[in-house]
Amino acid sequence: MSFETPTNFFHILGDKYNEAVSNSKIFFNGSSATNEVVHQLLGDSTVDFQYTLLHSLQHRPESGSIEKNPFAKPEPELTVLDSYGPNEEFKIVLNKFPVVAQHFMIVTKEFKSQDSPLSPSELQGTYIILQSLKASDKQNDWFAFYNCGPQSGASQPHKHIQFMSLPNKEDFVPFAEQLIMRSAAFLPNSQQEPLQNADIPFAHFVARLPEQHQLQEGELALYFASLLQRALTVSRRNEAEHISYNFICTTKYMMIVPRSNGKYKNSLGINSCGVLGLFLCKNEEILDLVKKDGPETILQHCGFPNTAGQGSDEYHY
Ligand code: B4P
Repeated sequence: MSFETPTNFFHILGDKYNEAVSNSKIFFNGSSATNEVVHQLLGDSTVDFQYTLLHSLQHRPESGSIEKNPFAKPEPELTVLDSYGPNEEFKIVLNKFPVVAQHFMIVTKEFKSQDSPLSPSELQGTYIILQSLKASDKQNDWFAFYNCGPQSGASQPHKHIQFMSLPNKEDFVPFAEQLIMRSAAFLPNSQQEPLQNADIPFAHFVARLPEQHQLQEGELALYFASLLQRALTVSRRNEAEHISYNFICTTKYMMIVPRSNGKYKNSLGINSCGVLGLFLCKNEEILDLVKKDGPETILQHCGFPNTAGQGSDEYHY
């Protein structure tokens, strides 16, 4: 048994999304949004950040709980695929409160904790969807993300991996993608260290994936484990009370960013989108705060110090 997405998955996604929006089952917050991209000089690097300002924010619950869990029985009107995975263990569900159109998620059918690492099967399901979107969506580049642990920016405790399209690539190139342009594919289980840009003031671990062949479950798990190992070491060395990190995956790379704080100054929540450089500002005051303090300072506060140049040893996590 293996993972399969319907060949017309992207069309099913688009149709379901349009129907849910027209039936008011989705509260799209993007129509009130304005975007601004800045190209910030940090040391010898130019790092892209996008500030999204929302002028109105509708109906979104601040946080869920095991009792009040929207993914226990996802709304049929939001369900893109009722079963996904070799053991039919997942559903594919639209995000009810998107800021970017067609934002969707893989959710586990059974309750699993958002604090648990991604399993080989969850990684493969994610990767196969990214491959399918790459083959059929000629306009957008997509990324998957997983907010894991109490300081990761997650608001729902039921396991879910999200998928969103990136801003226009003429304007915004995530720093992780800039980093892999200068590197060969990463070899997990070798002496090789993951990539980390020393100019960016928080710890981040990036692995370029080989693009010549489709990676299998076991290989994906090795990549994930190599990055997670570094994130766990950083968390332990900084005496973090909980394990929290953001995971980002495209068909070209994986990145893990260990997290110390879910919020900046108690007003700005930072999730995986934030660590990739996409800042969601829910009012003008928050946008002013981001501009005044600087996105790199905010991410430094929410992560741990950069460890570029520090190799791993046998005591690594
Ligand atoms: P989590 O992993 O738990 O949390 P999150 O994405 O960080 O979103 P959060 O809820 O904390 O909201 P935020 O203000 O950061 O994901 C749970 C997801 O489930 C949420 O995305 C939520 O919308 C969704 N959800 C809740 N109830 C649901 C239901 N009944 N059915 C289906 N889905 C449900 O961000 C607000 C929104 O903007 C989120 O969608 C977030 O992912 C997105 N976002 C964050 N940063 C962004 C950026 N820079 N650009 C575009 N979108 C961004």
